[in-house]
Amino acid sequence: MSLKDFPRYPLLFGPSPVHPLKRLSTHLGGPSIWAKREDCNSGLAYGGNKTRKMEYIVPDALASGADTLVSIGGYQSNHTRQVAAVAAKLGLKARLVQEKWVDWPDAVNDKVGNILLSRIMGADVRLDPAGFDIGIRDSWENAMEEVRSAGGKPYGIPAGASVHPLGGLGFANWAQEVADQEAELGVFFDTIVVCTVTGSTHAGMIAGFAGQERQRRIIGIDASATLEKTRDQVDRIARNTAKLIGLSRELRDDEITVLEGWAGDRYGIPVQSTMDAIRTSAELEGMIIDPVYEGKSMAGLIDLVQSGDIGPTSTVLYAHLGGQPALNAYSGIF
Ligand code: 5PA
Repeated sequence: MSLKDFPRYPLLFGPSPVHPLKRLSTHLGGPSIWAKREDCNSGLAYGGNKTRKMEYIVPDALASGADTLVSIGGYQSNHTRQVAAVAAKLGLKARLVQEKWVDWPDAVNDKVGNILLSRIMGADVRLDPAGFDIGIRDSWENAMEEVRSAGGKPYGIPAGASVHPLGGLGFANWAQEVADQEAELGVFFDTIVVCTVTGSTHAGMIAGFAGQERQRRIIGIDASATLEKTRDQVDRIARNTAKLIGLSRELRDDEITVLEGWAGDRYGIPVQSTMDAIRTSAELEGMIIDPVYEGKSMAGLIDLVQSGDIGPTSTVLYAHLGGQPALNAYSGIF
């Protein structure tokens, strides 16, 4: 099997845009930094990395005959918002478990941003007091059971669409898309920087790039603050995805790099470096990033450049995975 053998249901506009971040590159004074924009990859409720993953999951959901997509995330989950959008697009129902992943004292945290969009799209949104965890949850399994006992046919999509057998394929394909865009643009990105939490974005990239001739560094920046769980999940999904797409060798341990240092102590809580990164990309590039995910990976990129870990002759691709709607639930910090 290769990636081409898996059915793909089109949800994106096409290849996501790639462009240079010239003022940020000049400001940091080292490598040339570019961005690839999953935050504007689709017309479905602002898109994002999950929309790309769902292209490979939807055919399986449709084949199952399901009438309800069931998924899970925090109150401000970008993932559940994208599941709601895909359900609307397909004419299916969405049942969303929204857990209290972040103890954030904003009065409208469960009312604005992502959760608002999911409600507007007609999803059945249910709040749950459970805290952050990237694994399989009872609440999600219970939600599927409830759909079944009400006579429906659920299709389960785990947190971030990650621990789903096909969850890594979307970003394995992203790796191919990058290679095609490099050929068009006449550049080579020797370093990729990506935010990682539930793991299948980063893992899919690792598997996809591993099959290409020229090797590169794919640096995952942890935003979960539960590093070992995320690293373990990235490892498992990368190896599983590599097998699925017929990679002819085992992945090496040194191909799986998840760095800590920018998540702060807790998932979903921005720290000083997150805030600085958000302001820097906004003020220099008009590029908006969020306080939960991309603000943390951008903080990592900035530090790695400033410490010389990413050298001055590098060409870096920052994967912007979306997530801006959550900013509305964090207005207090600005
Ligand atoms: C998310 C995830 P992975 O979960 O695939 O590692 O991706 C991390 C990530 N950037 C990076 C943005 C904007 C994201 O939304 N979001 C989750 C969600 O529920 O929204 C799965 C956690």
